[in-house]
Amino acid sequence: MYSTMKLAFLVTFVAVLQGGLSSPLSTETLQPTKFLVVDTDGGIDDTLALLLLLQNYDKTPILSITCLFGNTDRRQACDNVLRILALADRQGVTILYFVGSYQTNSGQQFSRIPAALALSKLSRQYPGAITLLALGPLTNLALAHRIDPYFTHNLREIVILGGNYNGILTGIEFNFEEDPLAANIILTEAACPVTLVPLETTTKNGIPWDLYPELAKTDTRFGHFFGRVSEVQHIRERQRGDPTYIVYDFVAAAVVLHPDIVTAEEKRVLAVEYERQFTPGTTVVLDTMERKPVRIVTDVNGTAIVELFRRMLNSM
Ligand SMILES: [Ca+2]
Repeated sequence: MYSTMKLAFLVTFVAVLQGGLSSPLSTETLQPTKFLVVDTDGGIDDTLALLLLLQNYDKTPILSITCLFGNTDRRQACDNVLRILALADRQGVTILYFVGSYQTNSGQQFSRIPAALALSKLSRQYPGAITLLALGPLTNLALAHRIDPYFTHNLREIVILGGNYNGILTGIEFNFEEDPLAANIILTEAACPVTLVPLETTTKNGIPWDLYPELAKTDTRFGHFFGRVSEVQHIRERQRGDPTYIVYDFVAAAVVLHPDIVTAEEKRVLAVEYERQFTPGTTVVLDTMERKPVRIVTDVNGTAIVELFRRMLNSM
């Protein structure tokens, strides 16, 4: 993934496309001080997070959405995002593609600009103004960081759904496990503030399945969508006795939009194990003062998460 050949390919793209990436919005039209870029791997919880973000689009514009592998392949991730944008009447939000392919599974064409390069370009167009919400493996972010040493300097903040802090008792979080080297690069080298919304925080703040019959019958476009995408999971998780529907990425999106829902946090110098046989993707605390700490959101207001979820379903 980080081979010399691929990096050379990306550097070539930098040379060819420098200045060639058009922004989805002109700087003249951008008044708020905070803009979002979302990097997503297209899972169900990603789509629920996007619905929440798109509901708040007028207050917090999304400059772009980049896609990558993870919950599904990169093409399907783009298709899923397209469906969500159509559902929310926000087709104008630009999706920038992961390197190597220019069509989704449904055959729609996308920009030929690799997502990592696009992230770099956006960060330079809007220095200090972008909160980058990472909902999948951190591959695109790490590549952007490797090809552009100023990338993270130009970001306002990175908020990551990923990592774990209870070690073996929790298990390794999916996004970090999928690309532990990328996770380590961002956690140890990012110059901007980094906030982690880890696995434990999301698992203890799920949506109670007892509310499902009511929520899944919400008579709106978003409500109908939720009912369809969650039906199988509802049956399976109820059968095995799970008390809540864990909406991982939705919690991270809620933290970005509503920072006051954070009820507990810690700051630690972190790294991610990426070389060992059994533990790649494990978040570890480093005993050093020489690096900038990462903010770990260790708890949120679970009642507020449920209320945001309910309001999201009712919004459109
Ligand atoms: Ca995701």
